[in-house]
Amino acid sequence: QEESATYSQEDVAEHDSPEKEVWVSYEGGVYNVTDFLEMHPGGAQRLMMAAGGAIDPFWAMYAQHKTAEVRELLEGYRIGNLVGGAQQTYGDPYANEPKRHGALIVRSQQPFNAETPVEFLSQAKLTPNDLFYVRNHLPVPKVDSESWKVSVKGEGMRQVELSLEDLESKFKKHTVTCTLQCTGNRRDMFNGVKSVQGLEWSAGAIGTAEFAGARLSDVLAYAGLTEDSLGEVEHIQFEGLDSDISGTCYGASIPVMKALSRQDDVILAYEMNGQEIPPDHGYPVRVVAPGITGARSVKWLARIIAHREESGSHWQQKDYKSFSPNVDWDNVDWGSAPAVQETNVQSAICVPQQGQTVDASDEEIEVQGYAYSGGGQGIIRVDVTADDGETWITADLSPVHDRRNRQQFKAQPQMQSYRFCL
Ligand code: MTE
Ligand code: MO
Repeated sequence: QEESATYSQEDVAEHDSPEKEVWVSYEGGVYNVTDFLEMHPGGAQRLMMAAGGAIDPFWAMYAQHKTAEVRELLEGYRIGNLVGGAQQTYGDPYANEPKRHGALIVRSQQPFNAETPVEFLSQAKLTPNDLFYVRNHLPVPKVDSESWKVSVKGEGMRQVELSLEDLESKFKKHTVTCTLQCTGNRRDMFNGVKSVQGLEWSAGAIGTAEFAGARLSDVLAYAGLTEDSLGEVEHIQFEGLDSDISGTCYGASIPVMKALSRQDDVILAYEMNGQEIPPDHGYPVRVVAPGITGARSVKWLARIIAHREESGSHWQQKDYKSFSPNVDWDNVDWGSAPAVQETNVQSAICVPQQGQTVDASDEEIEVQGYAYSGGGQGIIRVDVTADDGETWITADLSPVHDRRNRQQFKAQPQMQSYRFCL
């Protein structure tokens, strides 16, 4: 096998298992990646999806490959060329990406992931749509709202298909102001302790918006989900229209009791801050599940399935779970932990920013931040110290809740901003 050797696509296709060697092609080059399988950062399994074929469409989808380093690494495995060079051109899966606001802090371009500059989070109750953090695992799908429909089905229910107009006209419009937070928010702080895999989020992967749409509980009742179905049905699964090259779509689920609770306000939202849902946030309809981690609020909603089991998706089963510090990606037993739903308490100082120098001769230094707790628990108090715990200041919170009234919190799954002066 020499680098000048030529191979047909059939030759490449014959090498599709570690036993027979694993070959792939890229832009007309042929590579034997058998020895690289176990070193693939996404796991051998991911790379095996391309075994015996072109990796071009995968690299187009997961653009973190498109660096000089990765290209050089690949070249180390080159064994020759495809007969006639690259024979196929692959469509750009990112052809439909919307324009984005320049103030967003981009953590990855393809798929697009960006956070809100934190000072906006402590200064305004609602995050404007253009500045709302974006967490996409896949390209933004192209959706025609005229022909869009969501299908709803499940054990003991009738299968229904609802258009946008159906959602707007058949169900009462319900508005909920809620905070969405990505499970990985503030991962950069973890990296200061031990390096972890995933997007390097600072404190801006969180935001609050006023969402409006149909209550999920009303839609499920319309499709015939009744008290009698409970038991048969334990989870409500959602699937999005965004999918990877194998056609696998984004999916997640929430417990049925969460979906049915009138207090928890889960909606199928068609409005965000009074406008239609922007393309990055799930146009035309997304799930908004207040009080639980953002990953369950499925965007570009296509299907709702009432089921005995949780969603089988990668994102419900093999991501968004929490383990002890000695567990790593190579020894994790995914089945041993539940999928994250409600998240723990969170508090981040936004102004001054991490690492910023302030003038100590100023009479007063104003400090601002946000605090949030999953499950709509509300924040009772934020205490701050500027002298390593000698003395504490209790920050002013907004909105201010009646601290004795837990019900009031339940209805307000929003982050609260706080400020105090030093
Ligand atoms: N829904 C679909 N269809 N595809 C996705 O990639 N990302 C999830 C969730 N819903 C995602 C999705 C994650 S992890 C988060 S944190 C939120 O959407 C982010 O919502 P946002 O981009 O509107 O801020
Ligand atoms: Mo997320």
